Amino acid sequence: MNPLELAEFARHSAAKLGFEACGVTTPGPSPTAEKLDHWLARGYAGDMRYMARQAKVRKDVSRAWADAKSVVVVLHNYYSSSGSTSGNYRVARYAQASDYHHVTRSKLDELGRLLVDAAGRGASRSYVDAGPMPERELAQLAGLGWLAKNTMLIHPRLGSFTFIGVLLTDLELAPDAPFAADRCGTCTRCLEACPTQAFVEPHVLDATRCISYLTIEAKHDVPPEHRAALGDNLFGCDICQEVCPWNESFASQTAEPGFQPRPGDAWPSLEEILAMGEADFDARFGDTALERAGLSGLQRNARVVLENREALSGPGAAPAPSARAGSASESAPPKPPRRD
Ligand code: B12
Ligand code: SF4
Ligand code: SF4
Repeated sequence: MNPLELAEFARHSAAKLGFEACGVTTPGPSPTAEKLDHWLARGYAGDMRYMARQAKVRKDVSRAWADAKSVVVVLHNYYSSSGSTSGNYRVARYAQASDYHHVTRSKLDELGRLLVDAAGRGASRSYVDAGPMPERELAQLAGLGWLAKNTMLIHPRLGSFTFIGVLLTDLELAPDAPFAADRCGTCTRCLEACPTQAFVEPHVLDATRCISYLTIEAKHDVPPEHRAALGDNLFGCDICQEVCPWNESFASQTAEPGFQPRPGDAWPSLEEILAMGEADFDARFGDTALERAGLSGLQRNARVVLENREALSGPGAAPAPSARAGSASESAPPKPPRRD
């Protein structure tokens, strides 16, 4: 197969495996390398030391594998309309089902095998949120969407509730054109809706203020200035995506069986989480993304959510910050075309 045929084969195979979008780019120096350096220098990575450790490769993915000639990027829709998991706390959608790393990674490995079989030679390496790949940027370079003001990769027909998978291969595939447009326009909904004001400016997130970081990655307790803003978010946060008009128009229920959320009654209460031991935690959450926070991280978060619920039920209580997110200001959101 020639590079054009191989690229077409990759797209076709990705669709058959259940990926909603697939594009191709080439490995090489990152056009935003300086921005990553700046971000690291300002301490926005917090406890995520791997971000500095991996910076060299992130700034040029050919350093991950000198023989790599092409980068195949896929998107996998994980959206589900179940906004909250149980009556009294929220878990970000990406973590409501089985661990996406396994589901997406095994399909990506299969895509690599199919490509190598079709070419009759070559090799591939797959990455899903575990490794030094600048995944969003590679997706943009592969034509799959734009880097939005909330820093997410938004696909113009899928929105942003997608996982990104990256496959390096030493095979030559015809690359796609990068996605050139920025379709955020003058909209600032996500920036205003963020309960912890984690966006320093459009496209720049101070991760140390982000609820996703505070509830998943941080090794320390939630600082006093962010405790109330955490609201009822027990693990991760979807607010800057929920308010986005592109998701309002295009987010649709995932078709992937492995991404179906657990039913509401399968989630323990906050009190049960606080009383849980390691064995129970492993049994309940061992196969989910919640494992990353560990039992102590989840209990830390549960204490903050309980604190916030108690504050809410007290006299003269103010609305929870995450509840305010839905009424983000209507500052000229772009008007995406309707799905139909
Ligand atoms: C570290 C990390 C985090 C950190 C930091 C997030 C961040 N914005 O950097 C924390 C823990 C906070 C986090 C949170 C979440 N994450 Co996360 N995370 C990552 C990880 C491992 C690296 C991201 C990274 O490189 N950050 C460094 C900063 C500097 O990158 P950046 O903000 O994207 O900026 C780059 C460009 O935007 C550009 N840039 C900078 N300024 C400007 C200005 C302009 C005008 C332009 C055009 C570009 C531009 O240059 C920068 C350097 O390349 C990736 C996986 C991976 N290997 O890439 C997943 C990943 C980004 N996360 C993902 C997800 C799903 C989430 C959450 C939604 C989870 C949740 N619900 O809680 C939230 C979303 C929060 C948010 N708004 O970003 C997905 C995103 C999928 C998508 N469609 O975009 C990824 C790709 C994992 C995956 N494989 O699917 N995450
Ligand atoms: S995930 Fe939540 S806390 Fe983090 S930037 Fe988005 S809205 Fe803010
Ligand atoms: S809410 Fe508006 S500014 Fe934010 S990512 Fe969506 S379109 Fe862009």
